[in-house]
Amino acid sequence: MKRFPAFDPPEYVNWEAEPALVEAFGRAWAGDEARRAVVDGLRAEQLLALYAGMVRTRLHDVMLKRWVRQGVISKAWLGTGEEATTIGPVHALDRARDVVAPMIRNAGACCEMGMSLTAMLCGYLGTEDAPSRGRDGHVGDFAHRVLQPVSTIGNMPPVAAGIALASAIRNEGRVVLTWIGDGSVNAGPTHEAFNFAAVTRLPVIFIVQNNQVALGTRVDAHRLPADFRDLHRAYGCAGGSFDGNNVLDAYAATTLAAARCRRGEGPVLLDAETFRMGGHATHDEQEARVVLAPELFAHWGKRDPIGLFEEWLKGRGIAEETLTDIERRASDEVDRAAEEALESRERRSPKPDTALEGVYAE
Ligand SMILES: Cc1ncc(C[n+]2csc(CCOP(=O)(O)OP(=O)(O)O)c2C)c(N)n1
Ligand SMILES: [Mg+2]
Repeated sequence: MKRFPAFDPPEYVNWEAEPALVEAFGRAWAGDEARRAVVDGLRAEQLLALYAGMVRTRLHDVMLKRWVRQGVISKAWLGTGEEATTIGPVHALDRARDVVAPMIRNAGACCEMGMSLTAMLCGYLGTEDAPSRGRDGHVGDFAHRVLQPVSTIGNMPPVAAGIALASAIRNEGRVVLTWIGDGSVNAGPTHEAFNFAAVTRLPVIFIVQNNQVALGTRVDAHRLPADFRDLHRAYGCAGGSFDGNNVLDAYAATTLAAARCRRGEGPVLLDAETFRMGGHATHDEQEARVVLAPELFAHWGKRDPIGLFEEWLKGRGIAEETLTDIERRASDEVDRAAEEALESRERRSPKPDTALEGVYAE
């Protein structure tokens, strides 16, 4: 895809595929028959939809970064480099009935569940026509079964487990998917949610999104062992790892997890290693470059989840023009959404005397 020297992490600006990494991308699921069958079963239109979702998410983030530079907003939380961990799993759901509870890092889940980019950007601007009607900068929409992230990290898993419990009691067949940062796993409520979901066999998928860092603390400074591969064993539930920069491995792992949930076999705790290619938010990008070793950025920079997937698609005979066309449409969509959101900010600021409407606790 087109690169943006002013906004992309430097490692992405002149990105070129390393053949060995593209080859490894296509082998991620090789040792797992079930995952292989899922990937082999993907039709071209599904592959391209995954690609479109990743590109749309990256361009959404680029727009937010542009807005920060232009002074439209003061800062933004981005998922650059982590798109595969969001997009693959959402596409693996039954999006007509399942529920997602994204973190701020999973903004791409919103549009993939059917929210418009305009609504997402309006959410950032706090306009009256945003899903939260300007009451919260976190973006989600119940109408599309997307919960808004909560600021107190580690508190979403109990909510996800609660929705899964309701789904089970009502026999709705819904699966709930949520993501938890490597740092947030250490919060008490997350442990309660894992335990409760496991013992009551709830249809919920927890994905530990290990982007190697929590604010400015490296995973090996806040966690022993510094990976989450065996975490599911502590709760006696199913689990497994997928490559967090590989959208197909993410899709396959989550497809199997969702099927398991729907069979009533209880929760699945997946973990994905990926990397935060910037700061915690746009305000501390320089700090991230000090706190995290340059080798880490170099290592993960070569594994751009969009670049690798693009190469894999081309290797499968998808024409470059097809990908360029998808990218152009996503780019137009983001530009149009940004224009509409800015217009909303001009004309539709929330009225102060409505501030308490829809607020249930003070
Ligand atoms: C209960 C609570 N403690 C601390 C914070 C401050 N805080 C916000 S984000 C964050 C780090 C989150 O790291 P991680 O879970 O790894 O997610 P990431 O930002 O890397 O996606 C912290 C400590 C908070 N929001 N809530
Ligand atoms: Mg983290």
